Amino acid sequence: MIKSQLEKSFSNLSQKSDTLEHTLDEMKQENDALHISLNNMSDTIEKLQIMISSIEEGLCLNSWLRFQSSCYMVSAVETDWNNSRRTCRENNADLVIIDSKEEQEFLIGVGKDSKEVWIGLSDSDQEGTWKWVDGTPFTEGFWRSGEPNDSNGNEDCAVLNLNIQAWSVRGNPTTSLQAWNDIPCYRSIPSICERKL
Ligand SMILES: [Ca+2]
Ligand SMILES: [Ca+2]
Ligand SMILES: [Ca+2]
Repeated sequence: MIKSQLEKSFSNLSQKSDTLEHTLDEMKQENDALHISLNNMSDTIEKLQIMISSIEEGLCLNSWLRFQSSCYMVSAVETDWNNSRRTCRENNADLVIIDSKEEQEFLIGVGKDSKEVWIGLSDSDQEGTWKWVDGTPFTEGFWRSGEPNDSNGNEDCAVLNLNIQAWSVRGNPTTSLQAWNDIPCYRSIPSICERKL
């Protein structure tokens, strides 16, 4: 009697053991599958990160310079203020908006060969009220001493003097934070475009 009970119990246990082994196999398979999809996800994330960084770098390629979160292009093409602005806009940018000392100092360093370049600032709408091209409030200006002077009542567009030394030599002692002037908008000079990232 006891023997038959024991045999029955043993058989039950064997069945349970088989079931458990089967479950364990299934879990192992699931675990393997999860590992594979985790690896795939890691690969995908890595590829995406490479893509993002190449896109970010790409935005400042082709002679565009990176500073903080903008790309800049110093255009050697000499044309009037409106045409310069149009060219910047065709490149998904606009004439540069200089809204910090750091940006001003960066720009002074980028194009020492050009004497003066257009920036995105004008008082064409209302004489004496300077406006950035994107509507950013105009707060601090880095004008040369005595500027803006609206000479002959006809100077409504702002330029940045890149060659500080040349100006100082000409008897206009100046610094990188005193480098803007207003000149007539029709003059043909190079320009700097800025594209925000
Ligand atoms: Ca800017
Ligand atoms: Ca003016
Ligand atoms: Ca002037």
